[in-house]
Amino acid sequence: MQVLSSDNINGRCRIVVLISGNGSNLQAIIDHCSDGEIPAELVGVVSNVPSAFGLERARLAGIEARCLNHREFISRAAFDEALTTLVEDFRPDLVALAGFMRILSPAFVDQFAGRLINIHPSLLPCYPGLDTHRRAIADGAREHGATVHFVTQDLDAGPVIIQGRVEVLEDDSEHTLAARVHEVEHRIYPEAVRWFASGRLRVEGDVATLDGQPLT
Ligand code: NHR
Ligand code: GAR
Repeated sequence: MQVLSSDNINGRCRIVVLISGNGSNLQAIIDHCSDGEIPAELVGVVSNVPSAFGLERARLAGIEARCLNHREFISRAAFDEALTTLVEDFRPDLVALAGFMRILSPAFVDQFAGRLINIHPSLLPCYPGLDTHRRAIADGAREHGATVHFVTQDLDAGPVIIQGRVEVLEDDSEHTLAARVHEVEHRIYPEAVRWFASGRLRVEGDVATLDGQPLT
């Protein structure tokens, strides 16, 4: 039996993934859960976009897939309140943002503090926010990549868990660079989730720790 960092001491780590689109990172997590490499149960997938292909990936894997369309809410706060209830109803030990494109309110972040992680397509603290690949190329950056971090109220600024690097090539387009970053994402995100599900990863103050040792 695993001892988890959450209050779920008797069962496997329950994961909810939040998406807005294709869901290739979701797929990587699904695959690593089903082959037993991640000791966890993916209990729900939630999208704010009805047409997100990731919802289909979840259903194909037999995972409960729900959509909460932010456009149907009068305000950001109202959407976040409904999202909090929907996600909390899954009793998650871990909530993983995987291409989720809505900024989350302080109330949501507080509710899931210490069990909320994100994958961001840049080597943070470089290029927080959107359009990271285009900005990296425009700057003539030599290196780019992806970062998994705990989510805090400050956008893309929470404690870093793991990063993966790629070289920016002379003839890279936004598209070719994004494709190589994706490969890195599909390696590092399942690794971070595996650490969390094994009870090895926590956030202590401003740093993420693995087996009690600071990661940065
Ligand atoms: N919320 C908080 N509080 N903190 C973070 O670190 C978050 C977060 C929500 C999402 C993912 C993030 C990324 O990895 C993420 C991190 C969306 C936007 C954004 O500007 C920025 C960063 C991220 C996700 N979204 C617009 C908004 O108004 C909408 C853009 C759209 O719909 O296309 O929410 O990059
Ligand atoms: C990923 O590259 C992820 O890092 C990025 O969106 C892509 C989603 O791909 N996230 C953000 O840009 C968050 N603002 P996926 O849906 O195939 O996993």
